[in-house]
Amino acid sequence: MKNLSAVIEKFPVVKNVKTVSPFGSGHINDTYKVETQDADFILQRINHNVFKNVEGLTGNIVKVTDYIARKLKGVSSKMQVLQTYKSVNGNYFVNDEKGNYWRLLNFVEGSKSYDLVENSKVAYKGGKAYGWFVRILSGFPVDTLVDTIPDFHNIDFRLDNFRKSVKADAVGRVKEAGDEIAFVEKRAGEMREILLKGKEGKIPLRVTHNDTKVNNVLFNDDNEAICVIDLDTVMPGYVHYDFGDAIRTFTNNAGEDEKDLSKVSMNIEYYKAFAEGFLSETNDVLNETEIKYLPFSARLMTYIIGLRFLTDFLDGDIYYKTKYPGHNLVRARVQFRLVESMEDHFEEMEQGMDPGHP
Ligand code: ADP
Ligand code: GN1
Ligand code: MG
Repeated sequence: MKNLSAVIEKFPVVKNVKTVSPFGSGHINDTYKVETQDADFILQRINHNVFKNVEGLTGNIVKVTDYIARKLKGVSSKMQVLQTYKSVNGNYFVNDEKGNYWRLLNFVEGSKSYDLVENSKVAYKGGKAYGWFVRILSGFPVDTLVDTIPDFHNIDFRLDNFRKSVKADAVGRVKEAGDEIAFVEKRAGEMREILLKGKEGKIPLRVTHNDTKVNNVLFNDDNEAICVIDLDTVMPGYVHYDFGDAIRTFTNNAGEDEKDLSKVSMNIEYYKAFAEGFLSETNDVLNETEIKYLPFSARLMTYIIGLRFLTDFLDGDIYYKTKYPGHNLVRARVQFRLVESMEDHFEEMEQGMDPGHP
């Protein structure tokens, strides 16, 4: 708390602090809610082990949020844009004595986030929010953004890292993950399809969010989506990264940490609701090939995140925050079970993309 006070003091907008408490359930940053007499804020330590170029990342966020703020001016919309505050040094972050990076955001008042979707309305509104994000940024010059994590969703890069980790077996865990390793290899070829279409020029690079988890969109008490948050990974990407990663969490009947795999499956109603919301914003923006590959992107992104959890398990838990030694393996199993469920529902998922589905 003493250290946090020293950090908070560097942001002139904050006055008369009442409480500072840990907040949210993200896997990457350290997040605190700062309550003051007049307003609330979010204070975050940016994980600079994960994000090597915090200056570039901050530049991306400022450019993108300024652009959205300009687009929203004078327009009636339920969506708000995050605000990042300057510190005394004129930057949008401060460094502490240990070299950590801290930033301050407005706390989106009257908001909540879900780790699990509770009804179709949340799925529909979430789809609309992430679709809105792609649409509102569709005129933004993509090449002015840096890659905050290079090759973040590049399947070739992820498979390469995974195979190196299997080979190295740095902490002797390969023997515990035989089934999961086989699961990955069995599907490795088909998972390259979207990347190949991108390389052929049939799928364009856009400004995408790249971490469209259910808890990265905030809802109000009426379950209207009001803000897209966690903008660290906003950079050039394919629309499939956003659609697919969102389906991964919006449609899972269980949480990411579920140990009972019989509870893990895709909720097809939530899938259809999310897709309908997403397409209501993006139908006119996306090309035919992009739309065609949306259902498959859910399988791809669920597979990629499972692959990353598994790789981190094999590496000895060096990337994600974990609570116990086998945590990343549990998470990988959940994702792979979900991929299987998506494979079972794939025809329905494709039909769910037809406009005017029931
Ligand atoms: P991480 O990268 O660790 O996931 P996030 O930026 O997503 O970090 O923040 C973690 C959680 O904190 C979010 O899921 C959300 O619940 C909450 N949160 C983050 N920013 C805000 C904000 N500006 N207003 C309200 N809640 C927020
Ligand atoms: C991380 O930061 P958070 O918790 O919203 C991760 C995502 C994963 C997700 C899995 C920068 O998201 O890529 O999909 O965990 N973010 C980063 O839950 O690696
Ligand atoms: Mg988050």
